[in-house]
Amino acid sequence: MSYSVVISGTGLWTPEQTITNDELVASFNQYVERFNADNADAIAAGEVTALDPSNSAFIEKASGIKQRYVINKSGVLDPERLAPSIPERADDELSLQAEIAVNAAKQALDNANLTANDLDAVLVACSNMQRPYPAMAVEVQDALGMEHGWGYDMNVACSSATFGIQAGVDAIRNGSARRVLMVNPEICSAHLAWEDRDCHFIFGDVATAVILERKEDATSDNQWEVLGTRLQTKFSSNIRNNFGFLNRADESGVGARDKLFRQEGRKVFKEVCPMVAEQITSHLADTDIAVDSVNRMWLHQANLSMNELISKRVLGRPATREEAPVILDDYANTSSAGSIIAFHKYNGDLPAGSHGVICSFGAGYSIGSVIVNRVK
Ligand code: CO8
Repeated sequence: MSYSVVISGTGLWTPEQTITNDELVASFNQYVERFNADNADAIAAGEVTALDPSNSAFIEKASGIKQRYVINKSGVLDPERLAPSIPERADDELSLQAEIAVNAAKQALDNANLTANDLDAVLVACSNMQRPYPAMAVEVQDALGMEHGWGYDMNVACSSATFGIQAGVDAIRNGSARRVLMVNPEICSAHLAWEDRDCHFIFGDVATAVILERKEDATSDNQWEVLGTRLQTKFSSNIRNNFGFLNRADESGVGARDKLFRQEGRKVFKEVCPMVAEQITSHLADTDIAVDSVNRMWLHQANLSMNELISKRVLGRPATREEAPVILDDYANTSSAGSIIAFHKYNGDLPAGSHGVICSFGAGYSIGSVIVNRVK
């Protein structure tokens, strides 16, 4: 017996603090001035390369990003630090990442008319885990007060949420869980190189959550049936972060630039857009959904031009903001959470019978698409 599965609730936790492009650029440029002054002799001797300033107009034009939410603004904007200041917590305190996951999860449970003990499973799916073990998902399960069930962590970078949805859907379809919480606590600010102008503007922090359950069990007044999921990976080092447990085994690399996010943004743009458009198009065709019956695409939120290009290729014409909502102007790239923020904020207005595609793409490369139909 295979069960039909619905998304019956979503949740969004947004940090209180924001950083506008102007604020970001002002602190970055202070850092650049200091660096160049401190290294003036070495720069003059050709031993050190002078740093170039950043620019708000460039950031908005190249990416569409206007601001980002962060857990700690003061540390990021301190030109002497350029990293969030987040005190460590004791082992008997709730971890920060579990805390933000729980915040989003509670909202998703409320929206699905459920309580934590209705869940069988928790998947924490995101780009970076606060620690290797115990799994974040097991801590979230405990913090929510679940008295049974299981959880595990999974990481497919920006595509973690769609891969997590497929894992949850598969578990429900084959009967190993009846209800699954899939949650994306993204603390991107802590693994971003804020001192690198090529990427310092890209990311923000957030947490999103999705409840998946059998269609026959769902009582929410907002239900989207999952008609199909499709995943694709293709190895590339164009987006990479080498931070890991082996770093201490070679002292020469400790703290080096490759231990934080880095990318060849232009190559990513060129290589990933056609793959994503092709995947959405073929996934819709194989699910017997005509392109002109797709009411909305909740795309990964990395870059506005990328989304415009992808949606244009899929639809054969430019998409309207209603058809392909944009949240990256406000949130920046929040890795796996981006498409789920878009879905959370922009699905309630569509009537029953509407079709949509949730689609993520990013490091790996990894691409995930989820075709949904509003049933209630
Ligand atoms: N201010 C002024 N000038 C700048 C700045 C800046 N801040 N940054 C770069 N420039 C300069 C460059 O040096 C370059 O100068 P020149 O022409 O003299 O060499 C010029 O501007 C153009 O630079 P780019 O070619 O890099 O500019 P692009 O138009 O390509 O825009 C983008 C850069 C916005 C990064 C764009 O390429 C992009 O968005 N690409 C897609 C990237 C993408 O989607 N990546 C997915 C990453 S997310 C993921 O999967 C990983 C998840 C892990 C989470 C990690 C959290 C930290």
